[in-house]
Formats: sequence, C-alpha cells, structure tokens
Amino acid sequence: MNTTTDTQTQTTRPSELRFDWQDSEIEALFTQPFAELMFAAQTVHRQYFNPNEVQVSTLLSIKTGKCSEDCSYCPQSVRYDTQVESEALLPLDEVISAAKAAKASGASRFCMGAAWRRPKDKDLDKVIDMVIAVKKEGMESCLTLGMLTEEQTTRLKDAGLDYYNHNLDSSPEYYKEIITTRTYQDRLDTLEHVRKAGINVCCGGILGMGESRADRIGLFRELANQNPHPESVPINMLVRVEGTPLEAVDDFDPFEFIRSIAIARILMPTSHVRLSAGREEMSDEMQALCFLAGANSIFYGEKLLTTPNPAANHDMELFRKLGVQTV
Ligand code: SAM
Ligand code: DTB
Ligand code: SF4
Repeated sequence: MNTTTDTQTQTTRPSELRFDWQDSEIEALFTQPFAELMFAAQTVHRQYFNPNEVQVSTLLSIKTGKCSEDCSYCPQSVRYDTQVESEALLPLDEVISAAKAAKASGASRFCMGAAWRRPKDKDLDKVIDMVIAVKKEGMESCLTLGMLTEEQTTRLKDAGLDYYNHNLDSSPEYYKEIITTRTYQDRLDTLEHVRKAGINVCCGGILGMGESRADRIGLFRELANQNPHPESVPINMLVRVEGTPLEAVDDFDPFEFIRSIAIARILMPTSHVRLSAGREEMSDEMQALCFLAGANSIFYGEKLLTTPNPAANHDMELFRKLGVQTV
C-alpha cells in the first residue's frame, strides 16, 4: 500500500498520485482480504474527500437509438432488436425543461448523451446551444457524444463544457470481443483531444460483461495510468438488455463489484468514482458498501439513458439513512 502511517505520531501522509501501476500490484489489491481492502480504500478516500458527501449527476438522452456502432452491451445500436424507441436530436426547449427539473430535484451536473459514433458539425452547433443553456441554469455540464476531433473539443471548451464522458469500457484485450466498429486507440485519441482542450475527463468502464478479473485489472491499469487521472470515473455494472448480445450474461458477483470500486478509489485517489449504471439491481446495502469503498458520485433520476434507475426519493431516503449529504 502507498499509504504511509507513522505509528509514533499516528499521522497519515496523503497517498501520492501514481501513473505507473502494474497488473501485479492491482491483482494484489484484488486478492487482499475484504476488510484490508476496504480499510485501505477508506483511508485514501478520507485523505481527499469528505466521506459523507456524494455528488449527483442527472442524465438525459438527447438523441436516442439507431446508432451505427456494434457495442454488444448497448440497447441503442441499430444492429440489435431492442425495445428502445429512437428519437432524433431533442429540441432545445425540452433540454432546458429537463435541466431545470434536474436542478430542482437536487442534481448539480447535467449530462447529455447521444447515440452517435461521432457528432456531425451541424449537430454539434445544436449541442453547443444546449451546453450554454445548461450553464445558464447554474449547473455543471457534461456530454457524451462518441468520438471527437481536436477542433470539436476546442469548440466545446469555448462553449463552457465542464466534462466529457468517453469510456474505455474494458481491458484492451476484452474490448475487441465487445466492440468491432471502433478501436481502443480511437477512444484514447478522443480522450487526448478532450484533455488537451482543457475539458474535465470522465472515463470509466463496465463490469459484468463476462470479462475475467485479468480484464478488470487491465481496465483499471489503463484508467489509472492516464496522467492526469480522469476527474470522474464511472464504474457501470452491465445493464443486461433484451435483444443485445450480452442479454444473458451471468450475474456479476456483488463483492467483486465492491472490490472494484475500492480499487478504483485507491488507484485514483483524487477522482470522483461514480457508482453508475446497474444500481437498479443493487440492494441498498450493496450500494452502502460501494460508498464505504469510496464511491462518491451517482447518476440520479429515474432513467439513465434508456434504462431505469432508482427513483430519486428512494436515493434520498438511502442518503438520509446513511447521513450522506448530496453535493
Ligand atoms: N454513443 C456515445 C459513446 O458510446 O461514446 C455516448 C453514449 S454511450 C451510451 C455511453 C456509455 O454508456 C458507454 O460507453 C457505456 O460505457 C455505457 N453503457 C451503454 N450501455 C450500457 C449498459 N447496457 N450497461 C452499462 N453501461 C452501458
Ligand atoms: C456512463 O459511464 N454511464 C452512463 C453515462 N456514462 C452516459 C450511461 C449508462 C447507460 C446505461 C444503459 C442505458 O440506459 O441505455
Ligand atoms: Fe452507439 Fe454509444 Fe451505444 Fe456504442 S455505446 S452503440 S456508440 S450509443
């Protein structure tokens, strides 16, 4: 562990940020007894964050379905026969109403997602108006639109965009089993453009897609060896949607998920770790363990992009029981 405790003075020095994590070190974290891992994660978490605060973001799908990509987990791919109703890019007024509602229910960030491989410049003009409108409502803005060019990231930065979400999804090896229409390197290139433009990076992955622990280690190595670390790290548990190639993948072990959250916290001590998709299938107790493991952000509101999320009042009740404040 890279947390150093001076037993004589009982002071703990903040863990240093590292960008050179080796698979064997991450594996050693995974195989620690649960109590040791949780203690290490909590120790790191308390060095940088108030453990009683959770950031809340609300999602809105601004363009739904008919996506050309073949991401095996995704209900919005045109290649799979799912129940998703496609919808063209939403008009600005609908986005503004949704942002106002999200703010009124307590969200501090509004994330807009589009089922695109990459945005066309004429679509980006409209999305930029949405970013400006969300900022006007006094919320942080986040977008996830697929791949971006350097020029597009500069335009988004100029519009005031706070965060861009672009996930690595899995290890470089397992990624190839999940998506064939764009490469891991394509994703790294977009992330580099986002970073260079000065937009905060939101980058994470999905667990429970049938990957091995070695693949989870590979994902965390790729995430944690980005310098700087992504400011926000969404950890999604696969939402198995009927009609997608991953509809019948086995249940994911809750303890492996909680361990993964703890490891994300230890590897990226100053990042917000978001307990993202999949909360509908998690008990309150499992979510509480995820918060204890260092998760400090959630997607909040009854829908993710196309699939259900716990009701806002249920989340607020859970936070009340845990003495957690939302920020
Ligand atoms: N189309 C853009 C892209 O893929 O870059 C942006 C939207 S896409 C839906 C955003 C992310 O949602 C994906 O990268 C993936 O990590 C996550 N996601 C999509 N479907 C999911 C599912 N069924 N379960 C968990 N996460 C999912
Ligand atoms: C992320 O990592 N998870 C969110 C957000 N970024 C865009 C999306 C989850 C999508 C779950 C499936 C759906 O609702 O369509
Ligand atoms: Fe398209 Fe994004 Fe879904 Fe992949 S994850 S199919 S790119 S909407």
